[in-house]
Amino acid sequence: MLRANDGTRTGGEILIDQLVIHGVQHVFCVPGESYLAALDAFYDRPITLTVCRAEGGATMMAEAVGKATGRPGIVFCTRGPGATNASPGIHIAMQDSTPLIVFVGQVAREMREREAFQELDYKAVFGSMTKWAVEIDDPARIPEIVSRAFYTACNGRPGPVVIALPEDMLVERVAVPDAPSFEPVEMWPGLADMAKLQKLLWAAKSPIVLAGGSRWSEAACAALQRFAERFAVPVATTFRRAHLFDALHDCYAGDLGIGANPKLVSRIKAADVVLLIGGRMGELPSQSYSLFDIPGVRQTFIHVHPGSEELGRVYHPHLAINAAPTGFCAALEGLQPPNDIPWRAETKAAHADYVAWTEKATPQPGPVNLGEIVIWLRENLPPDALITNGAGNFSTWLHRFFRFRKFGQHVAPTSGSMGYGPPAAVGLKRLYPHRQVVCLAGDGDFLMNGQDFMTAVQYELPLIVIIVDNGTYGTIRMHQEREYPNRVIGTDLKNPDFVAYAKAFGGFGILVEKTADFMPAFRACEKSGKPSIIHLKVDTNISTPMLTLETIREKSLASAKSS
Ligand SMILES: Cc1ncc(C[n+]2csc(CCOP(=O)(O)OP(=O)(O)O)c2C)c(N)n1
Ligand SMILES: [Mg+2]
Repeated sequence: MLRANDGTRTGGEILIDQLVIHGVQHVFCVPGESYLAALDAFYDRPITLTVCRAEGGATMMAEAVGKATGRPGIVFCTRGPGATNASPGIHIAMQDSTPLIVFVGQVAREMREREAFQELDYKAVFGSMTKWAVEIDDPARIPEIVSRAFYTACNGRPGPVVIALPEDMLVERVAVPDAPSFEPVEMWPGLADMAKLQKLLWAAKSPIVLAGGSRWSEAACAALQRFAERFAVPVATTFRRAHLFDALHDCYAGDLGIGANPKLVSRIKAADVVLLIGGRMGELPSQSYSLFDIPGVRQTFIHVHPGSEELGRVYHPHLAINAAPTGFCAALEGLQPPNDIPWRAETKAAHADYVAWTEKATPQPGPVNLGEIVIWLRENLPPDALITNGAGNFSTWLHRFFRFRKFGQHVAPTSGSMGYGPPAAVGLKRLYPHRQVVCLAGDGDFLMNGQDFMTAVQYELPLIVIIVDNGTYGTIRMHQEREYPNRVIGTDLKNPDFVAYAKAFGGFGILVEKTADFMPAFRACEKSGKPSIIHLKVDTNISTPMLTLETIREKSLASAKSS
């Protein structure tokens, strides 16, 4: 489309100009005729577009970019079928508190409410899983609405915004000034908050810090680390947020997620002061809401969260601080530790417990030990490598044995959505082409978005996907054996030859059937310079680092007999 010289722009041009102004560098999309005028505007604008194979994966790529940068990830999808396909990525952004803006096509304004082709009522459909769902009726209001979307996605507790774009609105020409560029708004704690916090910490006998949620940065993590050192306080991280604290730091107490170290759980229960920074302490980190009493927490509970609606939502805080981890951690520099720190030895013991828990792989049935493989990765990946995964028991080895040491190193859904790892890896490799990106996937997990392996091939992104093939939706099989022993139904999987799959897509593939073969296979992937898949065949009987399916089944049968 030719540019007009009368000062007017189409809605599509105005829209993409706003993205440039707000600093967007990457956009993910599956094209649709519904937003053709917006797509066209990318043609001559400085934004890198990644065309994907399905909207679920495209939205997860954008969400991963949102997680990595703290600024909204951007995805474009077509009307009804595209937008509904995007929904798992939107749900992840909601539960994981990630800034994300989803642009979706919409039918022409004059056709609305007739159930025109692929029409969807976005406000109704996405109302409960976004921070804001809106439709732009007037192209003159694009700068205002897009600017608000950036603030809304990032302000307070971050989350997703859906913006619907009626197709005729995108081709209408208007003259309108651009919005000023957006910057996320910092949320600082008040001086009085910090003074109260200092008092509570000075009165503590055995405090613990829990770090979680979003709105962190490298600087915030470094500030938290300095605070932990000065106060000699133990710091644990919540489910899938282990990258917030250096695992080998003397103050690191461990990962509070699925299959958490029982010693860590007891330590938190025994603490007299709990400082939760950024997290919601949802179902998984709270060990199914068993860790703290609801609503009145027995311990002195200090909750720092950027969303005021989260404070007092589940747990009654003794001190609530409405601040972002970035602002709060900077303010921690101003606190003075007590002269005599009575809990110093406890912190040492907490870290020793963590190191012991993660040091050595547990014995496993069959010739592949996933624990040993994860330990090899932790010792051999470059320090700035990024690791992604979706949901499934395969990930429990990563949570337990990988020692995340750098902010942003682990990118995985706290919402437990399968299919996240491959697209997240693609998104991150687009963002950071020079960092190594490794995806750990289950056999079920991988094929939920495995088609985006092709996107990695298309853009020549040499990421490495490790598919843990146990021939089952193993997590569900585990629950099945526990609740309905010996009645396996709906969980077995027949899998493709993933090596042939990788090759058919134009990537590199290699089969691994025993632990010792993993290392040379990984090196072969690196050497290939191509997107790669390691097809890692494991025994179906393995279930978690601690239990096999057999032991779960036997335990269940024995307890049924005795009751
Ligand atoms: C999108 C989605 N669908 C279904 C589930 C339920 N679910 C959780 S784990 C799991 C099985 C995962 O299987 P796989 O990827 O093979 O990993 P494994 O548990 O076998 O290691 C299922 C079906 C989910 N979490 N997300
Ligand atoms: Mg499996």
